[in-house]
Amino acid sequence: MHDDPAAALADAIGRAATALRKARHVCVLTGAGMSAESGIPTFREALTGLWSRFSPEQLATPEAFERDPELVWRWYEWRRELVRRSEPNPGHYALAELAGRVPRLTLVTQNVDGLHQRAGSRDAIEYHGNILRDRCTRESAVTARADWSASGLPECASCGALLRPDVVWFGEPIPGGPMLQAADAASRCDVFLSIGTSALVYPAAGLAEAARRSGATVIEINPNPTDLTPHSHLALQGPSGRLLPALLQLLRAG
Ligand code: BJW
Repeated sequence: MHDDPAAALADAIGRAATALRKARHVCVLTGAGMSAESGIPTFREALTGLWSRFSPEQLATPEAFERDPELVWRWYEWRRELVRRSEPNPGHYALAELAGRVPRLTLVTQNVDGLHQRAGSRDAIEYHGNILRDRCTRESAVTARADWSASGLPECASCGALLRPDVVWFGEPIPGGPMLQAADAASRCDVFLSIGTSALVYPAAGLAEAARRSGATVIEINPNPTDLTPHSHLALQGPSGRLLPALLQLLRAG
């Protein structure tokens, strides 16, 4: 035990590095906090400016889209612009490097911003979709092309139906491929890293529980305590853009 929080954190980072050095399969789950240092607000932070009257929980639902597709589309267009203008942060780059330093790494992200891929992470499992893609509401086909109707809403270029962002809203199922791949990795890994997620939204939050049940060492990186903290073997309290590079520095040193 340490009285000094800085010494306690340094000790926890050292233990995490030891667990990663021994690991054969690392499963990483990231959430909105991972992109906070890229300037993208987390999901449960209050919205500001034009959107301060709304909460993300109200807008990210099929019911909201059915009721007012224009409002929901305007919110997504605003967020898309934010994503296009943002850059991966040192935490994203550290995770991409980590993949090359362990025998096997499965990266599962709840984020829809594509920043892991832009930082060089290959094969990231997009659990909640990708905000930069559109999907046809009639045929479910993912499309990169849209025709904009006179009402200002994007329509499918092949069938004319309304398009929607290719993300998973509350009450919708996780796509089968990502759901199975993530569950498989969580139950087979020997180290599970939960980074920048409030661990409130299921089924993603259940992945850490599954990993722990299967005997994995569960490590959390988050500046704030979450529901997962008491169930983690190690909780590294701080921003991922700072702690992940510090962890990588120890791994590089051998
Ligand atoms: C930092 C930091 C820094 C800050 N560094 N960290 C079981 C129990 C109870 C409820 C359910 C259950 N199973 C299902 C449900 C219902 C529901 C649910 O979980 N509700 C809860 C709110 C209670 N789940 C669903 O509806 C899911 N679907 C489903 O279960 O379907 C079943 C079904 C089967 C068959 C047929 C039909 C249905 C779907 C969930 C979809 C979630 N979608 C969203 C929106 C995506 C699109 C978009 O972006 O617009 O995904 S909601 C939102 O939450 C988004 C996120 O990916 C997700 C998780 O949030 P996240 O990433 O954890 O962010 P925050 O903001 O919560 O936390 C940020 C964290 O970062 C904080 O802890 C900070 O401290 C930290 N942080 N700075 C590191 N620098």
